[in-house]
Amino acid sequence: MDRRSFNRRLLAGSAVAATGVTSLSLASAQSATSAPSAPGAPRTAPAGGQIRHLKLYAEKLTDGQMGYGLEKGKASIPGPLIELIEGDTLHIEFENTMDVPVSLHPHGVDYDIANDGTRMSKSHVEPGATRTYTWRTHAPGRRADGTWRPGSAGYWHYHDHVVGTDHGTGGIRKGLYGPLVVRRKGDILPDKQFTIVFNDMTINNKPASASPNFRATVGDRVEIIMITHGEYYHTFHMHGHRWADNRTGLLEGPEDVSCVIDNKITGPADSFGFQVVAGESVGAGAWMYHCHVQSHSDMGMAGLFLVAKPDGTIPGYEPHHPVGAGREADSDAEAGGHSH
Ligand SMILES: [Cu+2]
Repeated sequence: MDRRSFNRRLLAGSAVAATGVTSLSLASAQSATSAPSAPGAPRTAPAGGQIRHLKLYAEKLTDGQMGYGLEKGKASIPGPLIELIEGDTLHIEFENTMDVPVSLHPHGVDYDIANDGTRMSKSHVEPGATRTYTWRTHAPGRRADGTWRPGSAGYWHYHDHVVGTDHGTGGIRKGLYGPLVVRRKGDILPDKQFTIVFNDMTINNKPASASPNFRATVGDRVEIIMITHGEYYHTFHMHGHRWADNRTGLLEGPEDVSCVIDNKITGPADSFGFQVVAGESVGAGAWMYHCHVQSHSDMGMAGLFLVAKPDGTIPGYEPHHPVGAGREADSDAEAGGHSH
């Protein structure tokens, strides 16, 4: 599959366009080739094994922050969603448009030391330079000794590892991070995807007064990709919705003993994800999501999961109603959102 086959799109809506949020949605691009399922059944991931190519830029943003983007001038925080299916290989042509060295370091996938994205392995990129990073993934398999080698599937992330310090502390602080999802053949695919990053005391590096809101309609299969960076531990809580505390966030069946939760502790470089059906059992509404460390939510680590009725209305929702302390206006931005 060549680059033209990547399903890249900008979400409609001025708020999103302004933040330059882009989605690299591999799973939905491939879904056309997956086996037909029963009417109304969710789409599922086809088999992996593709060789993929992607162009990625590191850029300084106008406000002094930094971001990754699929096109020049379109960098975003968080960076673009990258999705793979176990067995896929991804070659990323990575261009540094900034005046400081930068890198791309992934979690969860396979990479050799030359693709580590650190200064120590000389796998960073000097100002103005371009290099190709290669990430590989694999399905679970039985080792020669009979034990199981885990597959690559999971909710992962990527980030800079050289700006500011040899650990990329300055780069991560300024926004050089993004979501990476690896699926297993047969995994259920979502209708909408949102990335939420707790970075220091911000959500997606936004000020508390502009923390991101995410929009869906009752019945949408919504995937949340949750990543933590920075100096603090947090707890991620979502109102009205629950998920399974396992690889996919979904239950396999009535006998699945996975814990069902609506609150999860998360520390620096942790990542997890899950799918919910928006408003299931609870209906439309402006459902809060927030860090449940009380002082953190009081300082603005809170946003809204806006679930509309099919007619587009959200009962009881007043767009300018303050949510977190210091939150004066509600931009309704869908920052970090990716829609199929
Ligand atoms: Cu917190």
